[in-house]
Amino acid sequence: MSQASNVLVEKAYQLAKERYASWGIDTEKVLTRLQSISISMQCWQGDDVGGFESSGGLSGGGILATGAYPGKARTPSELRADADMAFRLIPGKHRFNLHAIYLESGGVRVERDEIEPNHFRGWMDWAAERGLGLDFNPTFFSHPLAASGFTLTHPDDGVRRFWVRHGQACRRIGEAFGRHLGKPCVTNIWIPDGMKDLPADRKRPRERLVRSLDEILSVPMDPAYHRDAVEGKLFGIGSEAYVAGSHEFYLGYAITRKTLLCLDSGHFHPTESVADKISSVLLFTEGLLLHVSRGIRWDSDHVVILGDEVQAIANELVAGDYLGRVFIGLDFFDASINRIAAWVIGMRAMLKALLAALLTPWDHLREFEDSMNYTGRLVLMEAVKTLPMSAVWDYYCLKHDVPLDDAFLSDILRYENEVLSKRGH
Ligand code: RNT
Ligand code: ZN
Repeated sequence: MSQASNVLVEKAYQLAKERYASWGIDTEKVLTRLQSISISMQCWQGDDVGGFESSGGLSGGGILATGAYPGKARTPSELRADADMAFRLIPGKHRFNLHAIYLESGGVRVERDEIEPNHFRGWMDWAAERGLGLDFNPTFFSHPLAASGFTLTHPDDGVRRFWVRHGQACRRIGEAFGRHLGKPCVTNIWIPDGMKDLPADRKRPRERLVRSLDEILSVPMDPAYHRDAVEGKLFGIGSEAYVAGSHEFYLGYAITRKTLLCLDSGHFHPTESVADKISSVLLFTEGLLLHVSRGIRWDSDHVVILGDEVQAIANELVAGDYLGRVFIGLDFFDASINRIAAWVIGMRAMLKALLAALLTPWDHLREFEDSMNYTGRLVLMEAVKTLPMSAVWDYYCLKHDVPLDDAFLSDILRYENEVLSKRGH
């Protein structure tokens, strides 16, 4: 692919700047704003949710990575190198989202309820050196004690308590991340617990889930370093009929316990809009965590692209002035394409959606709406779509010293040749 010259990018930007100015939008301010937004990039796209606990890989939990693209990261240092490569192609300063199974225990098996901040020292040092934030997730799957499909709702109190201790251990690790890096770590709880077929008892697993979560969250933590989030779901593979941690369950939980609510865009009925939920939920919760994903027919966790749903989410965040209360993270794991490209495509798509939202004349749109001029509103909404956003995005990439959209592939292919292709299966 050919690359536009810097001069061309600058020229196009100057014209775009004037065009946006005619709508009262200061593109310089917009770019400063965009630069202040950090997105949490999920570690698990780098190795198909494998982790470094054992060679077992992802099992159970009702989630699935499909594809066999060669070159996935097999060790923490490979995953860090791959993430470094991705971050070199993404404008801005961002965050990295770890799961408990990405610990480094020097080959010694450490039980999930015994993990400590020390097992994540390598990640903390790596993040600190680069000025990245870290987020965290307990791992309630890929484990013999989760094989039944139950963790925090398990009827056996011994098993349930094991997972409670895991959750508690993870919060301590998340807090250590926050203190080490001086910015809050969001520790997000998602459990797969549910049933394949019609349950006779929907009530008691949910009662146990409340109890387990209350036990996990019983230690208060400084919000300057640590925030808790809970993530619901509609169904998973093998939990088609019932999921204990449903949306209603966690909405109630987050409101009463003052945690963040995590909305994953793959976790609702396909015609439901996560974007529409934001302004409702934020009336009642402290804040939100977003798992921006792309479901196709089901919670398939495809790579995030610049589509209607992602744009609608970004629009809500900007139009509602919610950016200060919403943590944005990505959640997908596609093993069928180059994994670094997957990260870069998803992160850049989210940033472009935010940029487009920041470049939208919301005041004018609201004015039309307030005067019930819906014709004017629709005309302007359509006009905004083809304003020269790409010129502003190209300029942003240039200023951040990252390649343009049609140029980063060659960097990735070079890395694939030099590094990934040497890894073997
Ligand atoms: C699963 C949830 C959860 C996971 C990650 C790996 O349906 O979306 O967030 O994708 O924890
Ligand atoms: Zn998710």
